[in-house]
Amino acid sequence: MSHHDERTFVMVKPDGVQRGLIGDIVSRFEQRGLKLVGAKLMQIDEELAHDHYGEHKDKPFFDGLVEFITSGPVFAMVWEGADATRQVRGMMGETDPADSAPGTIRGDFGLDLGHNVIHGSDHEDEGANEREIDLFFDEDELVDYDLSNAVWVY
Ligand code: RTP
Ligand code: MG
Repeated sequence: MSHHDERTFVMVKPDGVQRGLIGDIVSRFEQRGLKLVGAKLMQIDEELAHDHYGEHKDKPFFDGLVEFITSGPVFAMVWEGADATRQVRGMMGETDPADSAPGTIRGDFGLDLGHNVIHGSDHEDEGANEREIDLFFDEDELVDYDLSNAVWVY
């Protein structure tokens, strides 16, 4: 895996799962040309929520954020591709869906800052992608495969 094949952690949050947005969101990353290397539907517990959002532990919105992210299943994914972390963040839009451009995931599907459909590793936080992948996935849940000589692509 070269630096052209950076991996990033992405998840559809409980609101996105409940609203049936997993398929559309996966489809956008596929169509962009990113490669899916891991995915699972899972329930985040309190401990994982605290680890994942630790950077926000002193913020006034932290308790509500933990309550929301543990409130129902999330769809966790690892996507691989050139500059994947930054590209995914661009496709997500801004933190507040109300500030997100149409065409972005939050701009198309969200209105509420606290329930903004999707998480992606922060590209401005060095190593956040690798940390979050390690936090959510075991090594044997990630699949290493090569599309450059794929047989079933026409
Ligand atoms: P995320 O980590 O969930 O992908 O979102 P993000 O990087 O765009 O935003 P971040 O600053 O990391 O904030 C994490 C989540 O906390 C909620 N939030 N609420 N009430 C508030 O002022 C406030 N600020 C942030 C958002 O739901 C955000 O996604
Ligand atoms: Mg963040």
